Amino acid sequence: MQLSREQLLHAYERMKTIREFEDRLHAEIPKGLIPGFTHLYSGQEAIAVGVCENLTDDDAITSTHRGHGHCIAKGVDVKGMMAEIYGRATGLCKGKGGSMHIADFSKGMLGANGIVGGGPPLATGAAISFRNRGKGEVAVALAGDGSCNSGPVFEAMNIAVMLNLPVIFMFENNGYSEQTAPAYAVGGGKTDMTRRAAGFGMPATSGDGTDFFEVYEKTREAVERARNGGGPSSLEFSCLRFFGHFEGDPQKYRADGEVADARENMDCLKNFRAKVTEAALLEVAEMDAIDAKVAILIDEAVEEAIAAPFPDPSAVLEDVYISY
Ligand SMILES: Cc1ncc(C[n+]2csc(CCOP(=O)(O)OP(=O)(O)O)c2C)c(N)n1
Ligand SMILES: [Mg+2]
Repeated sequence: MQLSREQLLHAYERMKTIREFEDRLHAEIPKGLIPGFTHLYSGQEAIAVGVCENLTDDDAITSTHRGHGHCIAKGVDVKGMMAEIYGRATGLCKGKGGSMHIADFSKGMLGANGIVGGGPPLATGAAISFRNRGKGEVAVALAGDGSCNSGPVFEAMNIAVMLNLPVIFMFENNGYSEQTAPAYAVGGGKTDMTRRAAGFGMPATSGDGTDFFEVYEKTREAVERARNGGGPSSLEFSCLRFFGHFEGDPQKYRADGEVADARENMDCLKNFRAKVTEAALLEVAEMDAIDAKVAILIDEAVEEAIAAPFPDPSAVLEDVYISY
């Protein structure tokens, strides 16, 4: 399916915003103002954006500890996210959640999640209510390769098939679960997460996670199936993360030159720019203008976050439980 110019520009802006947000955090974190652990998403942008360009605010996603890219792709407010990561009262979760707990239900972003394998059961639960409402909404669990060995993920996949739920299990195979490669950790090797999902009885396919167009198209088919009552699907996309598992990871487990090579040959933004210019779909100047706009947004987001107050200690017990 041919995407319109507006859709292409929108997708590029979202991918660029993620890259700029994460690259800026990488530069800011050593300054010591950001509390807690941070896991950056640079290198994986085409997956989050290729998925979310198929969704509306009424559809839901679940996320992981590496969730900033998922939030931005789903349309969560970038300044609110930055303030949240700095632990400020103006943050999306009033500065009490931080990097690994950003959520915005108004955008269908059900939350970053520190529990590996925690997202797929939540997305499956959302899909039960979507099926009951009958309005055609879809839930997507964005999960890492590490989560594919987790029991709750198997249970979620099984119940999704048994109840024919509108849920998609999306595995981002970025080459590592912390320091361990799927070739070692996943029984059956690298592609086994797709074959496992197929074993539960759902359509399962894999692809190149550095190619926005491939992610978009394969997700589009799965979303269409789910919206039309065709039940769950599984997708696996390969990529490499450009930074460590967490900020501060010495990355001794990576081959010399691996990251430089990935930045050269597996950069989804470069791939996107090359494809749309070769096919004369977008002008270089249009994308350069987006780059400049995004750089200003991220500068402002950091400045405003640093200037914002911390939450008042008296608010520590607020928002602990939701009232039903
Ligand atoms: C249930 C659970 N077990 C272990 C951990 C520790 N842990 C945090 S991130 C991570 C690796 C996850 O790898 P993957 O799913 O591939 O995601 P990636 O970091 O590559 O994005 C592990 C094991 C955890 N947070 N939760
Ligand atoms: Mg991984």
